[in-house]
Amino acid sequence: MAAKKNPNQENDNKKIENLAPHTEDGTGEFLTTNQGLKINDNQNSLKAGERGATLLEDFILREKITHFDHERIPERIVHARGSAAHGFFELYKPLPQYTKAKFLNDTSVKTPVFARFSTVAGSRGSTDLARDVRGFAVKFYTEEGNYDLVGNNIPVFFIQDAIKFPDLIHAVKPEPHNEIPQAASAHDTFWDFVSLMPESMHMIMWAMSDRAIPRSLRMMEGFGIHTFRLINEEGKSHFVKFHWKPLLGVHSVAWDEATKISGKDPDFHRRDLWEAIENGAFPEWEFGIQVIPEEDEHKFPFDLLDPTKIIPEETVPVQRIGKLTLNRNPDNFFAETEQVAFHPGHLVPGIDFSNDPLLQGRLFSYTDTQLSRLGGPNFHEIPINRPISPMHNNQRDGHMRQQINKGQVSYQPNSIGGGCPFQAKVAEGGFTSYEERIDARKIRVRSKSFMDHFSQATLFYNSQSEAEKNHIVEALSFELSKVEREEIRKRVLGLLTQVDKNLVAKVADNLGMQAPDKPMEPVNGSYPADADPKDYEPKAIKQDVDKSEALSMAKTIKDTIKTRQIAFLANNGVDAAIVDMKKALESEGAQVKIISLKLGTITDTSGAAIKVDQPFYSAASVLFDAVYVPGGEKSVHALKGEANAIHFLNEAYRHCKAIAADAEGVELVYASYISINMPADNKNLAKEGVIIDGSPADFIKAIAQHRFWDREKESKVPS
Ligand code: HDE
Repeated sequence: MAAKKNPNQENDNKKIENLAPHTEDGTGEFLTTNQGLKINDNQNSLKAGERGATLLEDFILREKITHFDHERIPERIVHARGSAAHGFFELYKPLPQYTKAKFLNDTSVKTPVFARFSTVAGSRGSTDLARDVRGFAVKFYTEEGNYDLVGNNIPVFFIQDAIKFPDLIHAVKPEPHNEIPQAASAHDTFWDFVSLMPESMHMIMWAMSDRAIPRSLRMMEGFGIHTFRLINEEGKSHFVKFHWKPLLGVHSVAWDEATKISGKDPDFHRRDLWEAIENGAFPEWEFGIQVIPEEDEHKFPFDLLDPTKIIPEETVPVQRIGKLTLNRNPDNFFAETEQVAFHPGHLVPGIDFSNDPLLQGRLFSYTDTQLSRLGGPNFHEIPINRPISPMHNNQRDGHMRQQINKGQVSYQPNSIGGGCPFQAKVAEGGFTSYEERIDARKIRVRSKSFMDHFSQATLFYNSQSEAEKNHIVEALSFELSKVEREEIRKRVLGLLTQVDKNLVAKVADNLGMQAPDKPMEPVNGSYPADADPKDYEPKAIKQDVDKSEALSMAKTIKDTIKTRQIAFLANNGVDAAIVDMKKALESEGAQVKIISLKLGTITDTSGAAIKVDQPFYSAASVLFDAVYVPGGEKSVHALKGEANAIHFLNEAYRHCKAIAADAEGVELVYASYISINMPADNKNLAKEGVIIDGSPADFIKAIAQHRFWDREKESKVPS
């Protein structure tokens, strides 16, 4: 039967831009109550006389305050702190051999998306720069319905089974008796849990690496983590891992810097994302897939269903199949970023799940959590959550129902409504689950194929550059030094012995402890009560590769300075040539900010006025990627007398950033700690990113390197 328009349902196929009938910008409109009554006085409540008591009948006051009283909704239980943007996805080439999903087959379609990035542990108002995993959730508004890829910036997870998730989150969140610490894993309960959870070791390596302190949300990778399935028109399934590859490269900050940014600008990532989009420097990622034929499911030295494992890119290359561009900031943080509801179970035909036990649990959790967070079952009607494809069904009523369903029929099958809405045949786009063969006993055990907890942790560690390895040692030392109970520290060291002997020796030394020669015995609770602990003993399985370049950030994209923030330290009398350096950097897409003693303007050697962007007392080197000291004797002289200017340079140097000074500007550099390491000719410092009297091109090349971690080998300068 041809699909007939259901007279009982009136939910038309609207474009996402038109989905918000109540959008208003408040300009040129009268102020009204929520019932549309024009308000005459929004400054005074209704009183019995000028000085009298306020009257209960003041419905305008009561409406306003009642609404205000209920402005907050519960924050997300995890990933509460987030920032988001609109954009679109474009496909490079159709993929009919793998999937029938329309948005992965039609290169002419720009699929609208909404992407939300988040930290996991902190509250909604916590700092962006916490050491933490970042959420990377993308909602594709496809013509076949919403598809959500709810991933992270780290390709593995702490645990292998969803049943442990509440424990993991209870352990990492602020401790329940005193709600300390906020947005930090450096405390006893987290490491207690980890120390009893050997499967967490691979993820711990990532979380203690610089991946957990990104320079920008625009400069981090994203991963779907779990193995999913792609299903083609013939019903054939391939396993797939999803990747997002940022076109600006993968970059991070230094830990000391992260802690300072948290004070100077806790909204650092949010602001960075917002400003990049406002400035037209749209963040971009390529979408990648690793595809594994179903027949190859058991060919790997790990289980594809185990979310604590990656498939090395050397083993299965990532095919880049399309591009995500974020080009529009939300109009309203609450309505969009806060109310968006992602769910790994929002699928379209052509994509399906695997049996990863972590993913399986998530499929329950995400709808369930919206019931308390967004207040009821109609959260799909909130504009940001609505599909752009038509939506018709017999679900009715509930809290805050928006849709006005007409007619008599709200059941199926029906004859009164002409049978509407109809079920769709597969050929009409009807979704069917992949017909996986299941022939099994009902059991509550961990698969033996999930028991290798350390080989990939070692692979990750071995794949890091020397600087990255040092950062992992420092991060573990920092975190464990905050753990009060020695037995927890000991147990963690016991786990680290199985990752890398050198690593554990360094961490133990920093903690003033002995590295144990073998791990501690398993503790009750880390395996089932009746199980033989031997069955839960980790087993090392040799991996296909010992090192994987893709796991290190050292070889990431380093040929662009687009959107990098450059501080120019200047004052009255600054060399007029400052303009040339500024233009050179800006023509490469960088952003230059003039930092001086006071806000207002300064005058250069030609007498021209230059606007000061930030004074030293509110600026900070940690908010910039590089520093330039232009010439002009008078300017340099004034800066030499400003302790904040010297501190600015010291700190940028300590954080291994590119620094440039022209022939006169070098005087300020001499006044800083940088001079301790300066050779007589000043030139040899260029390899470490300190460019004295060089060209703009030299400076640009240095900024593109992002950081000169080798500098850390020298003693760290105070800052
Ligand atoms: Fe989530 N997760 N999660 N998670 N998750 C939530 O859903 C959950 C997991 C991820 O920007 C919650 O709407 C369980 C892995 C992101 O709105 C909640 C388990 C990965 C976001 C939830 C996991 C994620 C969430 C909280 C273990 C990476 C933020 C609010 C089985 C692949 C989405 C909400 C946004 C949010 C449950 C594990 C990613 C409670 C039970 C693994 C990016 O439903």
